[in-house]
Amino acid sequence: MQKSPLQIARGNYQPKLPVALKGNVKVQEGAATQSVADQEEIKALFPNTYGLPVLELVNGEETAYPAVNVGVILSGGQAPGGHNVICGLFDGLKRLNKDSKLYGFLGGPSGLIEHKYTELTADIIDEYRNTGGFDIIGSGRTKLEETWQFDKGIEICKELNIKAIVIIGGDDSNTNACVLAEYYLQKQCGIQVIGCPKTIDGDLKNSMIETSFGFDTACKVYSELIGNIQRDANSAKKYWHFIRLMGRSASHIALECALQSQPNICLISEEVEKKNMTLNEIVDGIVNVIVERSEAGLNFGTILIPEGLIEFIPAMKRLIRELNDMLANNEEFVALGTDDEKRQYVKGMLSPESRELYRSLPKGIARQLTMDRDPHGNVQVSQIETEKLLIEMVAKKLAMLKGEGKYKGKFAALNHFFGYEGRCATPSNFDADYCYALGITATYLIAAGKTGYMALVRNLTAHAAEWIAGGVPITMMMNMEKRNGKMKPVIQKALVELDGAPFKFFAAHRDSWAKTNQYIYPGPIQYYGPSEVCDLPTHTLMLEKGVIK
Ligand code: FBP
Repeated sequence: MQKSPLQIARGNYQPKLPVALKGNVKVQEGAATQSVADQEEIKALFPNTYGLPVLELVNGEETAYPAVNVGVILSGGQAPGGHNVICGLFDGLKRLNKDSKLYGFLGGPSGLIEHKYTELTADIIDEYRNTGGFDIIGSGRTKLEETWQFDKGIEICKELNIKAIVIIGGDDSNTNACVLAEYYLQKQCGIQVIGCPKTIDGDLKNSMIETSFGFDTACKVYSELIGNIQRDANSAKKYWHFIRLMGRSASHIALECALQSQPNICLISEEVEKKNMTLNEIVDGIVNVIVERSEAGLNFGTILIPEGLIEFIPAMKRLIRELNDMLANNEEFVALGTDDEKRQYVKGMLSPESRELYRSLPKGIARQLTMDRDPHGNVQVSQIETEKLLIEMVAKKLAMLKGEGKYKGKFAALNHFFGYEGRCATPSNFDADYCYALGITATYLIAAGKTGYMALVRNLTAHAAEWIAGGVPITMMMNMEKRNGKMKPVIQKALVELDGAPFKFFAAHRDSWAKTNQYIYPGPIQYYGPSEVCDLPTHTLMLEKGVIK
């Protein structure tokens, strides 16, 4: 396979490791835990994995470990660094015992159920060190939640003598990892399950998990692109750029990119919800900035839009909730032929307020709202073109103001959607190091016989040598939420906190970013050079940890 000079150089990059993971390692148990909410329900659902202690990996004595076979699964959307988790797992297993084996289940969780796997050998692993993507074994969104699926897992693990499964995924996949761990303990089949925190969305974080991997690299890629667009806008001075950013429900990506690039406007879905804003109010807010800038001769700018925005407009949220409940496993709806039939069906089933809203939406957006749910029952927000909806509404409002003589500027808009551009980027040094450490950590949790844990590495704003590795019981992060119309135990999603340092910093500066051009041009990710350029974590993390104020 042909490679670029950077690919070759990255293949030789040796990820930095925390001191505790460098030599002999032992597991130290901390205090017992409880779930973040709904303790009684979660405890009843997870009698074997509830209340376990937090774990820390510290330097230990030299220990002889038996060989162990482990299976690994990549679950959900790609995130930079996934390959390094697998490389860390492989190296960690070989460090424990050279006869240990790592199997990769192919195409996501379905690989476990359908018994599709490959043994990951040193030759394969070496091809993927420090690379982006999940192509080493592929990923998928099959939901592991039924006992027949778990039993199929037991069959293949017995056949391959696999003692532990590592699931690299987001909040839903790690929830499933915990359900699987609990089931295997109940069945006493001797298969451990360990999770790893993956998602570019940055919404899998809490008091123990400081960030999910992939967020750092993805945000740096999008911020570079936003910076480039800002420089173009500032040169040509003729376009407003409406830029939608991936991130599912949470606005962490949009906020982080705003902190890195200082655009004229950045919408934050969580704020829209808190302020109970309507779509028209959001449009008015954008229009005000456009009018004000036009009065200063600035008929251009940048607007960042989180992809989940639409779900956070309270009236829209109600509509989406009704649609989710109505469309979950609805074969009658699926059997309908045309878009119009589907539209009529939906209108007939909605509450009067939601029906009115649904009717008022442009047809394209209404159709996007009823498209296939993902396997977790969520509307696929990445396919809803909110940026186009906003351009259409803003243009209408500006034309009206022009007619009234209240706006004299020129409005030309371009739309962008950044998501796939960053999900498989070559991991930044931060993600390369973090992920490799997560992989090594997972091996020691396995060696210590742990199950129902998520591998964790924290203290991430310090130098990698000072990072702290360990494990957190997955039940600790859970609460009860409505999914597909039913209450389910799930890992609590972390949304942007409006009283958190990253949002407060943004809120304190956004007015001046709106009026004048204070664009920052972050440039591409740097892999080689001074540490303050190459190893910097996200602004979100640095603000949260008080490293910057
Ligand atoms: P997960 O990490 O939660 O799986 O999702 C990441 C993500 O990139 C979201 O930001 C986005 O909404 C979604 O995946 C798109 O997924 P797909 O490409 O499968 O439609």
